[in-house]
Amino acid sequence: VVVLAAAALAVGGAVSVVAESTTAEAAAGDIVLAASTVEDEGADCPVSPPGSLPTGSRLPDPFRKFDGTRITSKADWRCRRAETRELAERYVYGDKPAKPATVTGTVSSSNITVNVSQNGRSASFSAGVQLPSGTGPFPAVIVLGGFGADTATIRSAGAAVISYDPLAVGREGTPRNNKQGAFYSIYGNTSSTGLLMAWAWGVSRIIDVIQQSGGNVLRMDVGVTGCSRYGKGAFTAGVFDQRVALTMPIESGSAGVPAFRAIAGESGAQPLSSAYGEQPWLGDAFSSYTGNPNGLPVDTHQMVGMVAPRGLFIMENPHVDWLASRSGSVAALGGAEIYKALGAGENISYWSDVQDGTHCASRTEWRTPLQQNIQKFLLKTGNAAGVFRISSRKAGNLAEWRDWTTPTLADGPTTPPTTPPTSGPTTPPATP
Ligand code: MCU
Repeated sequence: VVVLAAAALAVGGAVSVVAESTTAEAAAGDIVLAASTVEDEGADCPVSPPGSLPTGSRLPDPFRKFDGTRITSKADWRCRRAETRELAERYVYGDKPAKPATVTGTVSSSNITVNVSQNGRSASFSAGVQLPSGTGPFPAVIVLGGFGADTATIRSAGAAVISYDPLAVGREGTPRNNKQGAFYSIYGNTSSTGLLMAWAWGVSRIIDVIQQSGGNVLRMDVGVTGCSRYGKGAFTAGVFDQRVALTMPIESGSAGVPAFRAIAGESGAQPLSSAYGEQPWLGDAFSSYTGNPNGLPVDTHQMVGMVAPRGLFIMENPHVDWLASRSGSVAALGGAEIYKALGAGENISYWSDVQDGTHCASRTEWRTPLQQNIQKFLLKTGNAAGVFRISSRKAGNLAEWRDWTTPTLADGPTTPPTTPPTSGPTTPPATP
């Protein structure tokens, strides 16, 4: 799937929708929209950051590798993404451990159960299921938290709603040295991983259970959404699991989509120190950067790029200064350059042009694009183009935030590594 998806992506041009099962028959010009079948396609990439990495007041160049050279082909993105992931974990969210040794569970028309165990520790949590009308198996949207997402539109569009309470996996209101919830039952309550990544880990374990379930009730066409702190969580979930076909953060604010560097200068935006201190959402390592985002070797435009070429629909509210939507537009515009370089510019949308100033309000403006995104990325029956509708109240200017250009990436194979792989022991010849 990886190779075929990369090959089809490389073709670029007009977008049409190709379901995973028909990948082999994809016609020239198609972009394969199917998400991966694995959580992390770059798990085998080398990712040792050098002692010093480029930093500064502009958004880091997302295309520049640890070795200082820039990627030149679309296929190079796989391992550059892995480098980006390493930075995002190390400096921002904390580590996301790989799938635990044992993940079991059930999927029914009303409930999903998840049981996880590793190294003699175990934990369980569950999520509610509400099916749409019609005959399954259905695609599904995992909704973090109980507010702000338009679950009626999700279901009327034909997707199931999975109601996931992230607090069961990473509780709020605890000190950083005594974190609680299913994630910390497995990895320890002094884990330096923040709640957003714990919540994302929980989303991945729900997807494991769906994937293992045989697909009678729910298919492996999964989206994720949530508003406010759960928008931060939904974004993190989509960034760190390539099986998520459609990521839809709503009004996520600081520690969500908005670029850290831009937040510092956005009037009224929730300061990084506040987002770090209010709850242990971010990883403990972020404490060194709340007053110095320019020292981060990564920013959230690169998290946006980690979602590429998968569907991403960012919804923001420009009426509440605290929500940092100018910085959100900076991250979205910067991340969209990665989508464009990969030939998937039509797969990202950003919409902050809304009337109602209430945080996490039900909004008529988002109904049609929400339905179109579900049709395109989950049902695979649509091909609506991505849209950027940035409110003039809070419109960021990417040109002020970057000193890099967007490369034209070749369709061919990856460029060879600049250093030869270290030689290991030779394999003895096979005995006949
Ligand atoms: C936007 O998300 C947060 C915000 O970061 C917090 O400062 C505030 O307390 O809560 C927001 C939220 O989750 O509202 C439901």
